[in-house]
Amino acid sequence: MLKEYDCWFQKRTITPSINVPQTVISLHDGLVSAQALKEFVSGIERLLEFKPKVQKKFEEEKSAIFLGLIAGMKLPVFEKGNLCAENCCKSKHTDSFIIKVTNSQIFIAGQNENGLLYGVFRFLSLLALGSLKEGFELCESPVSQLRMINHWDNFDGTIERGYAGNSLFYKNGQFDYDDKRIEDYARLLASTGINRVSINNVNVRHKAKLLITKEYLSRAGKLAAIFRRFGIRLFLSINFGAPWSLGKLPTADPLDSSVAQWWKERAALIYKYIPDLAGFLVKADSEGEPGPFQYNRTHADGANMLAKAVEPFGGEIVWRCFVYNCQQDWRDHNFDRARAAYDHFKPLDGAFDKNVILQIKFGPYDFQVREPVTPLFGDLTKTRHVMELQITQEYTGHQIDLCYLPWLWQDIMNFDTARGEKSRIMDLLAPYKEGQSNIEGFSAVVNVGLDNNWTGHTLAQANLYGYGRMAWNPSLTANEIAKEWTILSFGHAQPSAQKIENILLNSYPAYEKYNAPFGVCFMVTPNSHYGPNIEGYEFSRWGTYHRADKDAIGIDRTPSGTGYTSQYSQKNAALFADPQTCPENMILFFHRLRYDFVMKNGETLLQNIYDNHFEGYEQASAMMEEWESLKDLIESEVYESVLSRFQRQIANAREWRDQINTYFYRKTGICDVKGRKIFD
Ligand code: GCV
Repeated sequence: MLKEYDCWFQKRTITPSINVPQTVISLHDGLVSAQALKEFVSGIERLLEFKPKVQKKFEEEKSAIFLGLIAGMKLPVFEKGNLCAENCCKSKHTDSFIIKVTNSQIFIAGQNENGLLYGVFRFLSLLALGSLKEGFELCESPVSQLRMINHWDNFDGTIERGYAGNSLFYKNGQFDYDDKRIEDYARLLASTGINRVSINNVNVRHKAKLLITKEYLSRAGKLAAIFRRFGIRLFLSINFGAPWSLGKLPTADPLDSSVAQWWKERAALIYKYIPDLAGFLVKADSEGEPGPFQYNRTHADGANMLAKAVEPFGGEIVWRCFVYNCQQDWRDHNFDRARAAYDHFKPLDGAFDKNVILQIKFGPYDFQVREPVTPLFGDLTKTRHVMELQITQEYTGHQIDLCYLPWLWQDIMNFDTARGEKSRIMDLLAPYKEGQSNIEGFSAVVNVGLDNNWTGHTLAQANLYGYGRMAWNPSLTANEIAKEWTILSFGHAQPSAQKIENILLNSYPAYEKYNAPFGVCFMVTPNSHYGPNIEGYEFSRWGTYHRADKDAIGIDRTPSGTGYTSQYSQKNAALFADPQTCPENMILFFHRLRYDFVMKNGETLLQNIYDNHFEGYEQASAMMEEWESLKDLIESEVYESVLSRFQRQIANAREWRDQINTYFYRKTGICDVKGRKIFD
């Protein structure tokens, strides 16, 4: 029976494709290794219905499962005294693991304890997927060092942009969590390779400012202890203004010595409670949060001051680049919000301390359904940095609409920054090295809450799973992840597995088609960000305009407009600046075009807008029908809850279709050439 709560850890008895010995020999002691052993034993019980016998010592067993560290696996039972024949044992990459299956023995070894845990989880997945066979050998290293989850949880228990119930961590201004639930959560995350979690909203307001005081730190410390067993270290989001709002100093100026001293003392206090804290996550000078600009200081001044405070404890500062003017005048056509991250941070390349990591949203705006990859990637060569994604569906349907995000992320990973050879995002993922534009990993705003199924929409669990898998290995495809997740969650049974996989894969293109057209962005309801409101942001202060009139729509971001395209490499700048070569799915992000502009399919821009919106609605309806065909094959509770979300999605898609089409029909007076019904 499918239990939504168990996500991709369903209890399901399988017939193993390999011989799984009854004895486990655990060769390494340690906190995370002990958890790995526990996970292995319970995983075997869950899938094979027997409890392996655990031994700490090797005693000439002919048939056994060996768990340990790569360095500790020099046993006589191994062929030629070594774990693997190939060179993979040489991998010293942090968190890597080896799995090897012979006819009577199984070896799972990590380069470190985390690696062992990841190896155990991967082995259990492969067992459930039926992918193991005698002679199987796998060596894996994550290409990303930092694989982070961000919580936007508030202390009152609400979650900013959360769509799956209240916070797992807080309630009524206090820490309030269930240890078992946190453990289950940490398991979900670690099983996909996550190694860092920030536990509070980057907008550090109200009581959340007290998180770094004694009163709150002891509960934070206990939370950290649960995650620690799963190889996950915590980050705390801090308020840059804390020296004055909490410490009662007259200033928070980063170059003021009393401010620097205040943070040093505060860091010392925090590290007493959480000795392995990964560091602070900071949103500064952004959407009302305090920051160094208030004191005429740079972001490097701000970040470095904090970096020095956590440096003695091995801490790092993750500093967000989501810095832009949110008090813009819509009348001003010269100012372009899309330029902001590059304009602020490119000149500071090389000015940050070595324990500062910039966190850069994947696009220049804000997690839109379709926007280009920001030009900072590929162009920072002296500063550590990671990419920020959004798993929570702020602009992608609030976990009411199904929107399988690895579809988008795959495009991002394939984006070619066109600066030097091998310059796709997935090629740039590597540890920091001065002079190279390596990206160290990913951070993502999570989609979970207290709802029993964690993510509101049960199928949105695929996004949580997919993020971890892609952060681990950005060259995995959306198809591969969908297949894996579907089988782990719903089993192999056909036709359901194939249909669910298809539904996932069709969901992003459908959502994109009924949303704002061709990367124009922000035609969404202000504040809530669900459903259409075509001019909702048109005359606001947020800098997100499309300026549609009766003849044309979009912002000219070429050199004859705001010049944003020039922030890219020469090759990309030329590609994007010409409407004939600009990728069509974001042509309205880069260009202002007349409605009669002819697209590659020979139809006008306007006709393509109409077509997409009719098709997007049709595709959403087809997804629901596909789901309905599974009625007798899926647990009724899950079937019904997903169905009710599809019904709401259809209503939303219809609203998008009709409002967008009507809007453009009213502006232009031009009918759909296919004569379909557009309201007036
Ligand atoms: C946490 C967008 C969201 C805000 C969010 C902000 C951010 O603007 O709408 O809710 O604030 O991004 O990333 O800091």
